Amino acid sequence: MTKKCLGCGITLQSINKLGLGYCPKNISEALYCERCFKIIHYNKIDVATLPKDSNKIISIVNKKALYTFFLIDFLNINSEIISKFKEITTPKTLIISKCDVIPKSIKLSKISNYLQKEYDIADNILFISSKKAKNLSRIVNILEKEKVKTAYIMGFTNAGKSTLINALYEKYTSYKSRITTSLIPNTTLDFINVNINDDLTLVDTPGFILNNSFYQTDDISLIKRIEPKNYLKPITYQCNKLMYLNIEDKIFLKINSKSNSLTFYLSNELKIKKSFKSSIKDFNLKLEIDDNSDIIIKGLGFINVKKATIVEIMLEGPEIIEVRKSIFEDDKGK
Ligand SMILES: Nc1nc2c(ncn2[C@@H]2O[C@H](COP(=O)(O)OP(=O)(O)OP(=O)(O)O)[C@@H](O)[C@H]2O)c(=O)[nH]1
Ligand SMILES: [Mg+2]
Repeated sequence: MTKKCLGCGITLQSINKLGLGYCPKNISEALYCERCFKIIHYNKIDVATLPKDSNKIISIVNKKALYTFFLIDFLNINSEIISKFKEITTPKTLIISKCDVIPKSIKLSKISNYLQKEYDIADNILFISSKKAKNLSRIVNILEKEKVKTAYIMGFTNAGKSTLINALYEKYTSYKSRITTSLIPNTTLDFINVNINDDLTLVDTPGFILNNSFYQTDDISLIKRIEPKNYLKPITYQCNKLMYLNIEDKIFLKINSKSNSLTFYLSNELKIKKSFKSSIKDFNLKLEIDDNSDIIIKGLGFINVKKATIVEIMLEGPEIIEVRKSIFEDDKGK
């Protein structure tokens, strides 16, 4: 009989040392695979694996689930993620996770209204923070109201799915949480059933990977810095003449605009440099930006541009850029 790792859901095996699910111990006694063991005990993280096919996950969930919670973290709202959410055909709630990092000046109700209007979302929208235990019981209340006993937790990698299940498990059972969580992409490798109480099972699922996002790097120190640790402090750059902004020596922006401003909603640990000269001559993306728009950098966050202008960008994989009407509409979130 096969046995699964409690931490990531993968089937345990003791034959292939380099393969997923490897466990050096006698499998009948083991609870975790070697990879989870290293993450849990040594905080040692390898950028591990190929993601499970998102279409397969969605088709399993659509076939099996009676209710789905789909997590998106605030910095990662974009059309690619929303279109995956829309592929879920079961009753569902969109959860904006990690709301503890959303700057306090931003009204959550405005973001809900925006999502409903701009992304045409008719489903429930709920803001939660597993870290600050905000709105966790609302999840259980929704399921009680819907009279549903099993719900699937879905979303892109690092949205906080496993952390949420662990937080609910600890809240309702008083036992210590068990699923492995980390900021490395694809921590959860397969479906994991967790009984929250006699009447409720939550199913963790492997996260999807964004096409070409920053997460597909094996630079661990960069991955660590992508994740805001606290309330995000937006950083504004005033632009009165030709200006260049450089994010982590990976994304270069050129803006030639007067009395404009660009506000960065990115982890404050990312390195951003401003200059008035640049050795970069060829920019591979030219964006015509309308008044009060957001330039989304998938996997990282977004930049609010106040006035209509042209922004040129140089980066590897220009598909990670998307432009939208500002998520703060006309009031800049205040
Ligand atoms: N600030 C904050 N960070 C969170 C919260 N929930 C999760 N995180 C962090 O987000 C990172 C990813 O969390 P996971 O729970 O492993 O994410 P996941 O969605 O299960 O990811 P995969 O298993 O890769 O699909 C970890 O570093 C968590 O500490 C939250 O409510 N607030
Ligand atoms: Mg997980």
